[in-house]
Amino acid sequence: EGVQPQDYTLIKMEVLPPFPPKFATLEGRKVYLAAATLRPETMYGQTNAWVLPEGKYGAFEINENDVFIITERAALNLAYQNFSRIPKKPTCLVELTGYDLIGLPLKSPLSFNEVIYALPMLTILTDKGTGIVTSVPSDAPDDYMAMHDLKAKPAFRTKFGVKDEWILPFEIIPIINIPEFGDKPAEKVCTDLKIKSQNEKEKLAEAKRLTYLKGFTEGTMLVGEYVGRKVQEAKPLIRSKLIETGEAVLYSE
Ligand code: A2H
Repeated sequence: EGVQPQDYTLIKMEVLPPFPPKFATLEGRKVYLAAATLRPETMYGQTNAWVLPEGKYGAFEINENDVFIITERAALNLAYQNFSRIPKKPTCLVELTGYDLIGLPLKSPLSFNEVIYALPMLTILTDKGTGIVTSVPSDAPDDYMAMHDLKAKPAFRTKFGVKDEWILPFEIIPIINIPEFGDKPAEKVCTDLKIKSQNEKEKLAEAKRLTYLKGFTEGTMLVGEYVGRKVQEAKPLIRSKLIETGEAVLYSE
């Protein structure tokens, strides 16, 4: 963890009914996987959510209506940032693991794909953000490689009970142009660095550094309300709008 606080946008990815049996006590509530992102301007290109199969999650009461599925650690932090029905005290309605979340259908803000699915990612850290990550394979090297692993390795899909229809229809959607890397920056950089899987940590760190920096300083929006505008200008505007409409909340740690 850095010394500086990190300001995340938590994207409220709504779990669509019918709920699985484990979610029986959540019936009638609005239930979200709350994904921590630093790139709210890329949300148009979401293709899925990522969860850690062995991760421990809970369904926490944020207010009278909303329930967030996140790690207990994130729920405690949120409770101190005014996001808990009982101030400073998280209330867990159901304990869950990542396995309980794989395959949930989700409706996520700004996403061109109307329904996306929760899928397994093995490199999620449980001491960062909410333990839930939204996936934008056009612009995030980690997301690109994790999706690549699932698509290329049927045995990996079988191991985690991932159905073909949760991944195969989801293509990379160009969201941002970076002059040096084109319209699918994550794919370009992962290919250039010859990254083979989501487990190549050091190469992926380099890929992230390259795309993150250039995306912010030189990227131009290809889609959405701010099409043609610089990422630097669009990012805060998109973030504010998501928060005003109640589709996201701010979270820092
Ligand atoms: B970002 P930082 Cl398009 N474990 O969102 C692993 N990764 C996590 C995480 C966790 N517990 N929580 C959040 N993240 C990811 C979008 C995105 C992101 C794009 C491009 C780059 C990028 C879509 N995924 O991050 O260590 C989330 O992925 C590159 C760094 O706090 C979040 O933003 O700097 C980012 O990592 C936060 O990482």
